[in-house]
Amino acid sequence: MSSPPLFVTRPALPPLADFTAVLEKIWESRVLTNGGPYHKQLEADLATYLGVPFVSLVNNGTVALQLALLALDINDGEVVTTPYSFAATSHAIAVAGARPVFADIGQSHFNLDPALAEAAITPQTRAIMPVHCYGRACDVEAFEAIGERHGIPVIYDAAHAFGVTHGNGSLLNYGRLAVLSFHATKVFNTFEGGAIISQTAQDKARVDLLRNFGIASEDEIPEIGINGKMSEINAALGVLQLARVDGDIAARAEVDRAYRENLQGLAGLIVPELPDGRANYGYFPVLIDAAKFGRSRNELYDDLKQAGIVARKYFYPLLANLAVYRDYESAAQARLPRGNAAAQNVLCLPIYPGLAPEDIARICAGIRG
Ligand code: T4K
Repeated sequence: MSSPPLFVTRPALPPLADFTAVLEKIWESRVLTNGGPYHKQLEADLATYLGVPFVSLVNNGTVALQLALLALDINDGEVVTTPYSFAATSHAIAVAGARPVFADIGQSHFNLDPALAEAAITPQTRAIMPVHCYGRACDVEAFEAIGERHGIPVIYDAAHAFGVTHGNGSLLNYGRLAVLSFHATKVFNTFEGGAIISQTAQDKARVDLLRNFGIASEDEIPEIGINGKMSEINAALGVLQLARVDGDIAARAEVDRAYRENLQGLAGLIVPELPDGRANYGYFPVLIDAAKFGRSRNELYDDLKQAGIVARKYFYPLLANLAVYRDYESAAQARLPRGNAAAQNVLCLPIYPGLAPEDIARICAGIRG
């Protein structure tokens, strides 16, 4: 009998009985949304857990990005960003009404290069949106200095960076705003969901106003807002998930450790070192050097798929190469050699709590060929 397929991720969930118990409470109260008790609790619990001043829950990470831009009145001009990300990053900028301007990633990591980002700033630039790709910290000190020098905000797409620390505290405390995703595939999931981290009560108040159609009171709707609210069902699930997330991250760390041990010294397969600070092990990217490895990234992907192992080419295609962006001056392939190389050569291996040692061995055997 063939082994069951292994996917890049498998969502962590609390015991169903725990969830039905909170569902009973929701059924009883009939408070389903619009800032109910679970919503309030999760915002408070997350602020404490993450070590951040203000959390605004949102119904998904993409809407959170749009809301962050809306909250800072960024609806025209340009936003400098990375081409090496999920489509949500540049699409959110475009949907907001601004133009994404791509700058390449750095030499030794997967994140926007600060010097190249600064070189892309023009009088039209309204913000910089770097991504902490795979939960690995951007050069936040450099971006802070650039933002200050040019008087523009830095908004981090921190979709991958739940629980990650940098220096003495949360990585999420860098930037004017930072955006999280709680999608099913993330380290901390609420089925769908996301959040915006604000550093000031003023920013949080504006985000919260715009998240709720711009409604200030029954009599006043002073702003044009959207519906970005998280429902009580998602928030209640989040409360249960938060109690378990340290265990989930520890289990992911075990998988990460096992991969590193097993894949050590394999010619042509580079495992990027873990960054300093607390990691969340949300992704396990490997870089394939086809000449040394003997197979290209795409060949490896296909071989693994044949063996029932569904890895993912995060992030391919490079956003700058999408038909909707490829005619932009900043999208020219010659300007983005590292992003293009990463999109061609990186493969993200399955990683999730409960990925059994025998499954890891099976995946590594498939990689060794
Ligand atoms: N910014 C960045 C940098 C992001 O990476 C993302 C999302 C966002 C912003 C936007 O946040 P959200 O609006 O999504 O909150 C997935 C996710 O849909 C997406 O959230 C995530 N990034 C992206 C990196 O990955 P796909 O197209 O790979 O998803 P899918 O459906 O192929 O799922 C991958 C595997 O996970 C499946 O093979 C099986 C497993 N899976 C998936 C789902 C949805 C499950 O076992 N159960 C599930 O419910 O995009």
